[in-house]
Amino acid sequence: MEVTSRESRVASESLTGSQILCRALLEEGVDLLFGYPGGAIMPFYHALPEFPGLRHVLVRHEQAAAHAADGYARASGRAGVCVATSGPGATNLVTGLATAHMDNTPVVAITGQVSRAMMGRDAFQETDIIGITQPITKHNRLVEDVEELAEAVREAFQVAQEGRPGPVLIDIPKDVQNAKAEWKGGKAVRRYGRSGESTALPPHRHTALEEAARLIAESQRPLIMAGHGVLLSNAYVELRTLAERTGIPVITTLLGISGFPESHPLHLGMPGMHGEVHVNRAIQQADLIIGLGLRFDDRVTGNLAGFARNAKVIHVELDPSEIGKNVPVAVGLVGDVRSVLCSLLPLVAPRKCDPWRAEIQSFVRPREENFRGGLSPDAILGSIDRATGGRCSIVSDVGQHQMWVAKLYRYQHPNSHITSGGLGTMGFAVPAAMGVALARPGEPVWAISGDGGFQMNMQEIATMVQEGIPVKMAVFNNGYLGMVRQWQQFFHGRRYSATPIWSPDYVRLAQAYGIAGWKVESAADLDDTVRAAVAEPGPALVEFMIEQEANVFPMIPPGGSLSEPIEGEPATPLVSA
Ligand SMILES: Cc1ncc(C[n+]2csc(CCOP(=O)(O)OP(=O)(O)O)c2C)c(N)n1
Repeated sequence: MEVTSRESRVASESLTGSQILCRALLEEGVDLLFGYPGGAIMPFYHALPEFPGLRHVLVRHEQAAAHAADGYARASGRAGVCVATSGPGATNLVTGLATAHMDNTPVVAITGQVSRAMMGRDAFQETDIIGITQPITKHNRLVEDVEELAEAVREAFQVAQEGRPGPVLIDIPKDVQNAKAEWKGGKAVRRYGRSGESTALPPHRHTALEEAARLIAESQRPLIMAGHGVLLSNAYVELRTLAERTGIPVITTLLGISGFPESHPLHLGMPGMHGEVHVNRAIQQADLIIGLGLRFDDRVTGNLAGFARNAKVIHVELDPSEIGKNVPVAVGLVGDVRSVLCSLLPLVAPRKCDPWRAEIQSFVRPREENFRGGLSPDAILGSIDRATGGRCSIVSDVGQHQMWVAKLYRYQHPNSHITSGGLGTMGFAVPAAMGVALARPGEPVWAISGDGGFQMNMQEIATMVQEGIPVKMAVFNNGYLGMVRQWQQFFHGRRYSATPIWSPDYVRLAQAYGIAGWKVESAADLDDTVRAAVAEPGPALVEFMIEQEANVFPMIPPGGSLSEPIEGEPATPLVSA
């Protein structure tokens, strides 16, 4: 009786829209927000101190709030939340939301909007953020009635996290934040794919499962291609079981890296534009590709007409619209990777692939060494691995270093590699690493950037200092926008237009922010410096001087087929499609 009366008292409480928003966030299990205040979101910031369960991290740029929420989501498996004001605050979120959208990360963005009476009048800081973000969110909604606010928040988290995850934006006019309504709370917190629960496939798919099992049993040259869906659905054990039961080698795409332990004898490496020669050659020779949670994008397939022409494809994908979108599929299995593998595994008979594996081994080439001077990324990454005892989350930016970080570090632990794959967003690593570090307290987190990408969001060092976020930042300094310079070298006759890039003195920059900073120029100093950075309790910055004109090899020229890798520096300019 007493419980009922207390519940009814709470249920009839009158709150402002901002208070309702905070309560609804708490109900969704949110305890962390990345944001930046401004006029149209001030009522929310006014209410926030009443809710100490909501920790707010003040970023230095709203783009960083979106990336940090994204990094948090990728590391924790729970939606990340970012907050911005109307107009420039909201538009600054755009790149981060597009990044999350391309990589299927659950991010909930909350933006203030000008008051309803001002909307449509080009009011100060009025922007149609709903229109702007329509193609880069899974769902967005302008909340015009305070009575709908709590429900809109619930819907946002549900849509962001269920099925194929993605970003959702809710835009709340200032007067709606101030308006009052009865609090109608009380709901269970939902979790999305990484909850560990798996659901059985509906019975009508059974024939497709049997067909898949038959193809696996009959193939001579099968490969598993593991994508982001393995990480998103927590399918590590099931993937490993499938590989070990069948002896089928495992390829991990850029976003599938750390979905399968790299020291495992069945791990082959990364495919595609900068994939290893033996991996791409194996794809071209394969008679069966089991694609797990990936979209076969162009960076993976190269020229589609020449991709894996002898292979039948089994495609496991949560989103049915992906099946058959890029490559013809023999068997499509719709569902999250973990659920589908749980249903498929009982049908898969043990087998071996020894002759095929030996053949792939014969394709392996020695790595092209083009680090004549400067530090080699291999040595830097090895040093980070040793100093952290291999228990480290690596968040990379975009460019040459991203490829080295993907290919040269030996990822042993699930979901320990985080990067912007689909959008390829420079500036991602530093703010995303803040989200990762807050999701994994006590674990070492390294943000690895080039000198270009680092300068896009290095202002976030101030956020780390103010909030005590202990990210270790590595800058691979080659004095160039390296990946673009490489394309200019190969395809534009070495015309290095707008790619040489000046950097500040990073050690003094670190000092200015009051954090430890080092510049490493020789391999002899590597281990001591990296160990010292790891030992720092707070954030730390290490600049690594690498060979200026080192290239990422091999490389499939844009538009080329996986069978045509460039394995060394071309003597004459190549023509790309
Ligand atoms: C926001 C953004 N702008 C431009 C690009 C195009 N782009 C891709 S890689 C790259 C160069 C990156 O240079 P740097 O950060 O120094 O890394 P490096 O390639 O030298 O390792 C550029 C400009 C991008 N991916 N993202």
